[in-house]
Amino acid sequence: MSINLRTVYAFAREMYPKITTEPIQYGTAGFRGKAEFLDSVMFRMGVLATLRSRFRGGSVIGVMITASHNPEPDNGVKLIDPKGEMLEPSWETIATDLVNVSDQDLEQQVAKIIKDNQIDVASSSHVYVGMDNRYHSPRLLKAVSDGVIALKGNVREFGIVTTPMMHYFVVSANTKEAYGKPTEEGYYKKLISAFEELRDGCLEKGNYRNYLVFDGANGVGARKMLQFIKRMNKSLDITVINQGIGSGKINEDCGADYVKVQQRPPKSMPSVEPFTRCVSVDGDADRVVYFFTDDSGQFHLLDGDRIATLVAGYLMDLIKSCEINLRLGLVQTAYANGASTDYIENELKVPVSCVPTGVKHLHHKALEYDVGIYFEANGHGTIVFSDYAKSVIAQAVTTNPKAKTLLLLIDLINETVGDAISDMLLVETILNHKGWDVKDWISTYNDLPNRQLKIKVKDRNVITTTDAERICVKPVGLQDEINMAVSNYKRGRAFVRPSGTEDVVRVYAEAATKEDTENLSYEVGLLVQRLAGGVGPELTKPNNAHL
Ligand code: G16
Repeated sequence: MSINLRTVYAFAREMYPKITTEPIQYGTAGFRGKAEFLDSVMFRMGVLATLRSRFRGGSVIGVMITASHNPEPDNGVKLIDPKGEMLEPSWETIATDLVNVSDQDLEQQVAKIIKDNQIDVASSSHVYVGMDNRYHSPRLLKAVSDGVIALKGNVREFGIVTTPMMHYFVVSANTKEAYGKPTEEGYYKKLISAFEELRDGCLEKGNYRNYLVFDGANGVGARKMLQFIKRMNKSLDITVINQGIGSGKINEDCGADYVKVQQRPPKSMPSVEPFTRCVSVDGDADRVVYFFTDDSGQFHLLDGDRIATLVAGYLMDLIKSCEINLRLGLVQTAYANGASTDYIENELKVPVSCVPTGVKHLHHKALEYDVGIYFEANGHGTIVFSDYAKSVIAQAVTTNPKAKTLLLLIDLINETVGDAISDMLLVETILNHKGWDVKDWISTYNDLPNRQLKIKVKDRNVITTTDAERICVKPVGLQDEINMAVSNYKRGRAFVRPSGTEDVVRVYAEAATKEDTENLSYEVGLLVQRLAGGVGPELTKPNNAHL
């Protein structure tokens, strides 16, 4: 096969010209921004995925077009490596250089990637592409496919799918179907059969009721949940809201990010019995949080930290009862509620580590354990089992029937990446086995009140951090001022970091009381505005602010 790199330039010039000279950054989970600026980025990512596939000996590389939790006008791209992981960090730099060169320099840049990485351009390559349901996603999907075609690669389009489904397809194809069939039906079948076998016909137990409300964030998760319901043998009774039909916009006033950050139910929440389990996922269904309202109408959140602790406690007990010895560990980020970390360390006695935001960091760290549980507080996470753990569990099944539950759980869990639907089915399985309702679940520990703010600044990159984003290094002096503010509050903790998916600086604060938390977040927000070049509107002063 002969490849003419001139074709790449010709496509770029004619169909996907670069229309901005603003530098484009590789963010927390790939490139993200306003959809109208992304055509050239997508075309080039098609080119990159093809080169990456050739570099990895023809393995399938995945490209998912989505801006996940961001608002509807945004879009983005997530790249999936052969084992279902996010793109390797050294290639993030290659990708960044590729999207930032001018159209005139594109051909030369592609030649450089080929040379630097000794890629055999005549070898075969396979790229899988999927997208969320934003109206601009089909246009961007075509741009990715054209990038693959420009280098004579093989492209397979999956249409509208969740991000975790794309990860599943990539791994299934690369493991020659050992992980499952790389089709939508294969995905449903793997998860539903494990879930229904784990229920074993027992739909209700103790305080556990077989009903929940599912907020699909007007995104892909809603559509796919409806497909799940069609295929499930009434093993779970689900009402789907925010289905993305009519005027509902993706992630607007609904979905996991809204519920977590605003600490309230989606605006369109129907009235339900107090203590009904409600679930919110984000636009591409890789995050999940639970919530409920009590009999006084008060809202309660069960976020990623709660899911992590529930799963860790359950797996620990199960592993013990199977009489096997596996090293279990939990990975969190700075956003983890201090009370959850205390509970994990002091009650569960499971080792816990803290890494920077982004599932790529959590996933990597979790691989150090036999059973690595990782969850961000925003509901993004999963569990990974090492090959050793899998072989020990498989061996245990021959002598201890309880180990069969562990084997089925491995099938239910999408180990490749956080998967909102798989995570939800896992939580439902655990609650059902324990006979727990949301009251039992939330009573395991008390969350510290916490608050997140988004602060607009001229350039968010003026903020740099260290120690898993818990310490701000620049602008110089900001951390000292944060420390001073924090020292005035009992159990106070706060940090700031630039977002990698939105053009904002994020502020997190927690303290012993709600009032203190509001005041602390306000104080730290003001510090960011003052010392990091704030451009946004004035922050709303909490009622009891002493500033
Ligand atoms: C992405 C990442 C998550 C991260 C989130 C927020 O989520 O996959 O790991 O927590 O961005 O990142 P930041 O605070 O840097 O904006 P998603 O669901 O948007 O893909």
